[in-house]
Amino acid sequence: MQAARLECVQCGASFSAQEELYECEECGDGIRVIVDMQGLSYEYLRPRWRERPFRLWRYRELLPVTGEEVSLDEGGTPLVQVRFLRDFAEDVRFFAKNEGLNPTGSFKDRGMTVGVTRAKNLGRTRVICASTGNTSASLAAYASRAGMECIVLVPSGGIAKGKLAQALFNGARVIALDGTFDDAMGNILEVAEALDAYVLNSINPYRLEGQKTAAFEVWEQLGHDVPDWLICPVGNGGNMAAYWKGFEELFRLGAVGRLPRLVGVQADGASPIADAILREEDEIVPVDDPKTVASAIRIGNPANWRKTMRAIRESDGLALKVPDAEILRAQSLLAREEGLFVEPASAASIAGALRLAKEGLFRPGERVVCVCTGHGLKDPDAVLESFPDIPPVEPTVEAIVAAAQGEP
Ligand code: AN7
Repeated sequence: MQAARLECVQCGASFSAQEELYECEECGDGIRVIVDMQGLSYEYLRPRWRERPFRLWRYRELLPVTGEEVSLDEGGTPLVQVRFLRDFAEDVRFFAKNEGLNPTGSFKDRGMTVGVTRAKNLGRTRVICASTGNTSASLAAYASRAGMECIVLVPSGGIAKGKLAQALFNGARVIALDGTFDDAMGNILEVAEALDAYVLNSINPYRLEGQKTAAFEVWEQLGHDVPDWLICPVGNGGNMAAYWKGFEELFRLGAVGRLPRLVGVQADGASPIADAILREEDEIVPVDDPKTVASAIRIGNPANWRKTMRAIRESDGLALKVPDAEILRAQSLLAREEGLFVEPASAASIAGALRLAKEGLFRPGERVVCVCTGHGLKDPDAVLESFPDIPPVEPTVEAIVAAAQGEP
C-alpha cells in the first residue's frame, strides 16, 4: 500500500509521502510514516493475514510500499520459551524472539526488505548506510537482490568478522573509517548526497515500517495478545521504536486492548539513552568514546533517541544498563541452558530480564518477551576468547575416549 504521509516525531509537522526525508525540515527531528488505516479494520485484515505464510509480507496492508517486493523471505522468526529465567521469577513466562533466524542473521532484514523496496519504488540504484555491522550485512544482501550498488561505512576494527564477511561477500563497497560508528553516522547524509545514494539507516522511516512487523508476529505468537513486557537491546533506538509503532497500530486497529511496557537495555559503556531515562532528563548526553564487548550497540550518539525515549515513557516502561560481564554471562546461559546462540548485543535483553527478575519486577502470570536481535555466529571471536585453546588429541579411540572423559 501507499503511505499516507510523513510526520515529525517531535513537532508533528506533516510532509507528503512523496518526499525523501530523514529529518524534519522544521525542527530537525526524526520522521515517521503515518500509514493510511482508512478502511482497514481488524475484521478486514484478519482473514487476509491468516491465508498468507507466517512471514513479514503477511502484513503487507500495513507496509507503505508498492510493487513487487525485494525479499529474501524474512520474518516469521520463532518465539522460544526461556526456561532458566523462571528460576528467578515464579510463575512468569519468558520468551526469546529469535531474530537471528532472519536471512542474514539479524532483525535488520525486516527493515531492509521494506527499505530497499522503497528505494526501488523511488527508482534509486545506489544505497548506503553507516553500520556497526548487521545493517551493512543486511543492506548488502538486499541490494544484491535488487541489483543495486551498495556502499557501507563501518568503524575500522570495530565490526565483528562475520558481519564484515557478509558485507564483502555480498559485493558491497566497504569503507572502514578511522573512527567510531558515530563518526560514520554523523557524515552519512552529506556523503549520501554527494554520491547520490539512498540512505538506509534507521533514520529512514521506511526501515522501521519493516521492523514493526516483529511486534505483529509476537502478538500472533502469544495467541493474539501483547506481552506484559518487551525487553529490547538499544543502540540507535530504532528497533524499540519500531516495536512500539507496531503494537500501537494493532491497538488502533482494535486487534488488542492494551499495550506492553517496554524495557530498553544498553551496555554500561554506551548508555546515553538509558542514562537520560534513569536521570529523568529530556535530552541525552552523547558518549564520546563508547565501549562495550557488544559491538553492535557500541553507539554513543544514537540517531533515534527521541523516538525510543518517547516509546519507553509512553509505555510506562523503563531503561537499564548492564555491564559487559552480565551480557556475556547471559549469552552463555542462553546457549548452555536453552540451546540458543545469540550475539552479545542480543544477550543484553536477556541480561536485562535476569536483572529485573532478580529485583522482583515481574508479577506472577506475566509474559515477558526478550528480543534477541542477532545470531551468535556473527561474532564468534567474542565467544572464543572465553575458552582456552583446545589441545589436539591423537586420532585413536583410546585417546579420544580419554579426552572425552577428562576434565572438561
Ligand atoms: C544485534 O548494524 O546499529 O537500537 O549499524 O546489530 O535499532 O540500533 C546495529 C544495531 C541491537 C540495536 N542488536 O538496534 C548497525 C546497528 C543488534 C544490532 C542493535 C543492533 P537499534
